Amino acid sequence: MSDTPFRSGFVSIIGRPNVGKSTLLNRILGEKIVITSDKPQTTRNRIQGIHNVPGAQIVFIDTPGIHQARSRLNKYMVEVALSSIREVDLVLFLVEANQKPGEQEQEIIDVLAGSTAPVFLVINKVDTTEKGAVLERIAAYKDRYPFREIVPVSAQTGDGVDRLVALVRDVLPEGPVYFPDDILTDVPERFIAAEIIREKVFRLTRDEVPYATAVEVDSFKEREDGGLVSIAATITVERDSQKGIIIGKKGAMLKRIGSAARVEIEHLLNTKVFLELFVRVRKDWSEDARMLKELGYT
Ligand SMILES: Nc1nc2c(ncn2[C@@H]2O[C@H](COP(=O)(O)OP(=O)(O)OP(=O)(O)O)[C@@H](O)[C@H]2O)c(=O)[nH]1
Ligand SMILES: [Mg+2]
Repeated sequence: MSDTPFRSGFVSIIGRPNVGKSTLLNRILGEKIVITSDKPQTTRNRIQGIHNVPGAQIVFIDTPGIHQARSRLNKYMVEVALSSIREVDLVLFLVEANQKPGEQEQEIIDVLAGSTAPVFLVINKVDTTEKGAVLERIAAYKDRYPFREIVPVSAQTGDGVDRLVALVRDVLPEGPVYFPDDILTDVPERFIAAEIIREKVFRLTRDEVPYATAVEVDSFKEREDGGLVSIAATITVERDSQKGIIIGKKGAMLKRIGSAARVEIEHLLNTKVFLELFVRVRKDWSEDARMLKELGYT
């Protein structure tokens, strides 16, 4: 037995929408637990991913992107992200290697100034740019905030991610084991299943449709003899026209969404899945406090 103390702590991943926060969490865990897409504002909730390394437990927190929110739903998302900066042991501020710091990055830096936790600047997507650009980013950021570390990574290729995790581990305080070591996330499987369906809507539809979509799992039943999980889920949109798009010609789009989601849910649960999808309209739900609550955005 070594007498090095066990370390543990909570680490928030924050940044603008689409910078790769969720991709980074999945990469660190080596499993897909949070959804991603090439559209901004994909993540809507705070989701913890638990990463165990020798001598330490790191609880990473994926958050929605910080942006100028207009709708009630978006204001909720930004509030979730901003509140995730408080009461954590470390903040990872993610930016994109191919973007110069602008006003919106500066606004996040201003918020960080109120944080008592150390902050790492994580420069993501280094695979999309030349090394010179990364050096320029480092130079542009390093005088704006006393970042504890500046770490270039690619969440997509994994470049630099092991080093990032090692640096994170080193700053964590001595602490307890917060979660059993076979637990990957704090959210239930039925939530992840609903998110996977929502991801398929994000990836297969466009314009306002992804943003007008919410998904809930209504029932999640394991058949007595095992070997099959039966899931019924409802996709809520804001207008009849959006319902038409989600269903598609002769139900073709709903079928695509369903089969893409089913394959992934089967992988998640490691069993065959029977997935049934329903679509309903709740006019302007993203502005409606009661509906937001019903859909889990509280
Ligand atoms: N080339 C490249 N693309 C990346 C990298 N990391 C993420 N992406 C892509 O960037 C897009 C956004 O990734 P997400 O992980 O959904 O970004 P996010 O920050 O969680 O976005 P929100 O949840 O909307 O705030 C996706 O298309 C990813 O595949 C990277 O290191 N390199
Ligand atoms: Mg995300």
